[in-house]
Amino acid sequence: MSGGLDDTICAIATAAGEGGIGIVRLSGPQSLDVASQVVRLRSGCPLSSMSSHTLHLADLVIPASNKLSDARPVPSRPSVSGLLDEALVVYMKAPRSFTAEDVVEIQSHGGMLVLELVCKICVESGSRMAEPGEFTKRAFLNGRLDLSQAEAVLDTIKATSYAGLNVAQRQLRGDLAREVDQARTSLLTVLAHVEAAIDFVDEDISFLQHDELLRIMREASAVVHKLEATAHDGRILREGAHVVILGRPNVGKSSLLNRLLREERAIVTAIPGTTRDVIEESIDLDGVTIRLVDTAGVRETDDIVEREGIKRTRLAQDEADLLLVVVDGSVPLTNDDRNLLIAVKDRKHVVVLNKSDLPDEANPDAALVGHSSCRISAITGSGIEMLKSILRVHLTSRGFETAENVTVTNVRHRDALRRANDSLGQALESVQCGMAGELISIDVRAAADALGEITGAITTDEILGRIFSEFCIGK
Ligand SMILES: Nc1nc2c(ncn2[C@@H]2O[C@H](COP(=O)(O)OP(=O)(O)OP(=O)(O)O)[C@@H](O)[C@H]2O)c(=O)[nH]1
Ligand SMILES: [Mg+2]
Repeated sequence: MSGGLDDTICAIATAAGEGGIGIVRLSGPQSLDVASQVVRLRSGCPLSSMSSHTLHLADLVIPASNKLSDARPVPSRPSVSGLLDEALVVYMKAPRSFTAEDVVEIQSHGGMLVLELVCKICVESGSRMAEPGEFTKRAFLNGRLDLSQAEAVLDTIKATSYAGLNVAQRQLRGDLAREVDQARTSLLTVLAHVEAAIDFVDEDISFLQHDELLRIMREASAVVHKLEATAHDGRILREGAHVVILGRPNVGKSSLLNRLLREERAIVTAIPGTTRDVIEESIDLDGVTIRLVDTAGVRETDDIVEREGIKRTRLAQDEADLLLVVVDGSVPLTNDDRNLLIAVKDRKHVVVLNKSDLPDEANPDAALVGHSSCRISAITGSGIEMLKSILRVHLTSRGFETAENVTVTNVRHRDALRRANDSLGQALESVQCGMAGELISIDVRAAADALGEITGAITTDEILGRIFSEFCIGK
């Protein structure tokens, strides 16, 4: 990103399009001066007289000197007074603002023309357009947020489920950073002692005992391991789970999809081979998004369309977090059922014995032994609540409960934790084998640095660039 923290930046902070209100945000040392060019307080007082964190009614005006030459699509220069809109304006004095800098937010009506004109005037008055994520990046560079919190801002904006929002909010409040920081501080203590022992090997100074070093390292290792282990649940809570419904033709896959969606989304008929394509729809299960995929029933067939459908079924199956293998419980299992049960053996799956409203014919079958299963009727709805509970248990290791635990949701964090874990494992082994301090210190430092990458204590322009480029302008 160009420009230092001395620049004053501006951007439209609300989403593009028409809205009830729209906000232009300014951040940096010149925010008040720049805003004064376009804002006239109704009270008649200068902008600099506003107390921090108070809202003021104002007019937005085109300054007399401004030509608005290439503004898009400006009507012929506004007549009479050059009025653009009325607005509410708030000044947030540094450091009590999102960026920890002087911030002015101008809330006008949410038309793009007004907002773009306000930005243009702000740029002509000494600020520059903000780059993607630059407000949040400044919050990080100014020490208002650590890197994991800055990432949680983006997760909060992008959350589409309550569970995703909940984990993002916990991260934004610094829960992850606290645990990671604690482990890192312990490792830095270990490092200081190991390095001192190397430097002062001949002097009579007492350093941390071997056992104490091991204890601290094991404790840090347990925290890192625990956090890393939450990453699988974290991804599901943040992005939702991919659940694929499989089964031979006519067992009731589409009926199950419709029952879970509570709508007649997929065509259901008594003709085997009804579904020819994959159908994907989402449901909200206790705040977690479940992407349900109904597939074409798998069987040998010469029909070209059906064969393509079966190919797509196999692709969907590969990407699933959980497979629901539907069999028709009202008839004995067929070879197609048995082959499918063998094929999913090593995948996370649940067997759904459908058509429980009819007499049970499949259940004593040996092929079902060892599979977790559940009896339902897609037609009457019986057993569906039980199936939902089973989904919760199978999709995450701790159910959908996130309230009490820090959960890692970010791939970058998971990778850093993995590296920290590996390095710590090496370091522990070296200590136990009585290896030289130099060797131990390399691995302990690597682990501490990997943890530092999560919070941004250790960072590079490349990491920052990658993170903040995912943001939109105005964030
Ligand atoms: N009695 C009863 N019939 C059911 C039940 N579920 C589905 N059926 C019937 O089974 C037939 C097939 O249902 P579908 O949902 O189309 O089955 P499918 O597995 O999607 O079939 P394909 O798309 O051909 O692979 C239809 O006649 C449904 O009404 C159930 O729980 N009980
Ligand atoms: Mg179907």
